[in-house]
Amino acid sequence: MKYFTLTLIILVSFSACKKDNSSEEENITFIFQDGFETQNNSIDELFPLDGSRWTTIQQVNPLNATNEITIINNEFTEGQNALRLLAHPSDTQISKMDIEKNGLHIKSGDKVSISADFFIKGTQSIENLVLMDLESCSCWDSSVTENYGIENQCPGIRLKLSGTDNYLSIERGKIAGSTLHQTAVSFPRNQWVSVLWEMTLSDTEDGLNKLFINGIELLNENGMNMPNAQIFSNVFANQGINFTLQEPVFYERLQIGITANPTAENVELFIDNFLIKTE
Ligand SMILES: [Ca+2]
Repeated sequence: MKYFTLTLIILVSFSACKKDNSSEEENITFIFQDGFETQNNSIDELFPLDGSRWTTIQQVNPLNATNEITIINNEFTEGQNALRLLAHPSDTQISKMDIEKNGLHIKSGDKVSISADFFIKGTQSIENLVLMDLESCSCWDSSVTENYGIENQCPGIRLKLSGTDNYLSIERGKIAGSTLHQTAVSFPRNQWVSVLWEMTLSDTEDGLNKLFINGIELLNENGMNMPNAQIFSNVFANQGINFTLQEPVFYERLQIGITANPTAENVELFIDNFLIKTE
């Protein structure tokens, strides 16, 4: 009888344990947030070796100028610090000044929310300025290198300012999709602006794409937002290239800041209160 009771207890404990695990798996959420807070206004504090904050700085200077990245304490929306970036115009080099978070694993079916506060200085045109990239480098067919530099081997989607009125839009050129536009709100300048980008990821038209500025929904559209194996195969076949998308595809890298400055003038912006969450 004792033996039976013990066995029963073990069985009950085991099944209870199993149940807990499975319910956890169903509700796995990933959250990374950063308010750019530092002890000494030191940019190095954003890149600790344990990987708990940002991974790397992407700084590509034009030939005759040096882009800038600093921590500031005179403008912020939370805490006492924000990130300040300045990128000079591109010349033969595409000018970039942004930061990267690597090691993500955001896949088809995930609901992902990415939010941050941006303060873009000045009143000059910022047409085609790119603020965020969500990318997959691991899906690239490594046998295809001709005419595709390392920078072009990471397909993904981007948040870009479109048109002369600086409308925030979702750019899908790198996954052979059209840009998802809104023309309701021009990006406000010389003030803090809260941006929320929400998606349900899919490599078919089932994907969902939403964009909010200062809490107002500006875009809510179905559409592909991940690389699609058949589309990639077809696009490359048109150039006589065999391309096999490496599946399962997942986004592993997010870049935020001035991920490309194609404008004619300096771009200076501040960022605070970043958050990425998947569920
Ligand atoms: Ca902050």
